[in-house]
Amino acid sequence: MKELRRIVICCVIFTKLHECQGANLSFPENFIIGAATASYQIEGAWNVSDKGENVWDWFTHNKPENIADGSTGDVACDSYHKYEEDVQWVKNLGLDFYRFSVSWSRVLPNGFANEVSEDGIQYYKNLTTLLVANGIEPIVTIYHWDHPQILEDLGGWTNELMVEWYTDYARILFEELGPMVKTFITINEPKVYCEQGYNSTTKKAPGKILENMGHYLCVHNTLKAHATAYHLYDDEFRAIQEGQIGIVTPCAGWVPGDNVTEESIERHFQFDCGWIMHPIYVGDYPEIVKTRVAYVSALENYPFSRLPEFSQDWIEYINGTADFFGLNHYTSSMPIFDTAEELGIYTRDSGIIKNTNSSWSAGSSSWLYVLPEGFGNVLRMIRDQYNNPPLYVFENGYSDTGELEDYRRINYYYEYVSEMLTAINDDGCNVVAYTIWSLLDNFEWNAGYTELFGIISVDFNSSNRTRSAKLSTSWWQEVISTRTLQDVPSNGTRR
Ligand code: GBH
Repeated sequence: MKELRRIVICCVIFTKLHECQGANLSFPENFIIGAATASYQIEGAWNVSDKGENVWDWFTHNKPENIADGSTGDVACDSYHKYEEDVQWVKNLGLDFYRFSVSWSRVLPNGFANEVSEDGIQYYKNLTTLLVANGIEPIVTIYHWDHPQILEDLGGWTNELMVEWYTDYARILFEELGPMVKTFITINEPKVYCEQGYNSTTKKAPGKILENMGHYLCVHNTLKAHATAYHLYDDEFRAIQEGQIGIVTPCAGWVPGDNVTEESIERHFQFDCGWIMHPIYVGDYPEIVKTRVAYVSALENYPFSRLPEFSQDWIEYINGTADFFGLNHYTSSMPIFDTAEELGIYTRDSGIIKNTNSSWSAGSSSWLYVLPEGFGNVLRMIRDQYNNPPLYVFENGYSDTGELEDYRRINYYYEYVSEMLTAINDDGCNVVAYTIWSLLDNFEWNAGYTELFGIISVDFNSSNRTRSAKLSTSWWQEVISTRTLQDVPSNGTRR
């Protein structure tokens, strides 16, 4: 009904056909658009100068069987040496900001803050200065999965001391980069590196499987580390630097399907998004997460819940530690209650299965189904659950095998961004920024170079890692300069 009204009004006012199709095509005023990367995925230069070894260096060198093509990020896009060219691409695209991450072991070669690498910190100062000089806002992710290996040898994110080690590291970035950086992201996607690094057969570094509780411990300590860095920024840096700081979580979407109910959607959301964001926006883990993990742990005869408990002090300390909601979003499923539980078989703490449909179109990542309506559902749920916080979409993108004529990527962006604009314009979702993942084709973790997300191509066979434009490069350039979604090129395959 609402849709129909919009089409009618739209057609009365506008005469151009594409504006009569009912889609929201223009970005709101003051909306900002950027692109993102992460240190291990693009920098290379894994052992230059005094850089220390990190968990991804160790993992790719020692467990190549966990990487689809046995590759490493030793050279990756070589952005450590080519950052000036990368900034030029960002500038030519017309992007408002560039989101990059800092390699912990490049800045602190032995993991701890007793020794800061001059070369390491200089690299990030150079990059930041160049961005600012070109009118591009730097947005800095302090940690995007590549912590120093020595810290992992000491237990990594399962060791509560990581909270202090992380905060010492964050302090150095506030001091050194903070004068030029107005937006810090403490941590990228705790859920992902905790689940896939400490409790999964889909392995990301450090590739451990820890008694079906490593991931809970990891998230627990991560939330404490995030909150401690947030308070440090608040207490000692915010007044002078006048910036903002928050965390980024991926929230998967959902679409209607058999047995998908309001209750199954709600539970799926709490185990995914709520696990990380409820402690920050409401206080403590979601009730359903606490009850379910305790219940399943008891069925398994544990004398405790595998989900650790926060003290009242930590609950209060973590609550309120975000100046914005950082969201990464890629895909959706049909979340349903696990029917095996009717037979008394409990295989998952959540009791949720993410159903998919083989007719759905997917990217080169098997998990990446193109379901734009799920994006709108997530945005509206965040609006409702957390009181419509200012929200930055910090990643959204599509993988293929690196073709320059990337019609399917453009189609994905068209559909997802249009869905987002509808959520903003029609549903009042407070989305203030959108980020393309990724600026460059890069090292896609355990998928190696077999799933490429860039809007700029990188030739991984050439020693100088030549960059070239894809069709999506010029499409985005046009979208950014007009602040309006452009049609998908005509010989493209629409879904
Ligand atoms: C992001 O995470 C990362 O921040 C970024 O570094 C990465 O390059 C990008 O996505 C593209 O993958 O269990 O194997 O079916 C994305 C969030 C959540 C996507 C978990 C994959 C399921 C993978 N991810 N999801 S699997």
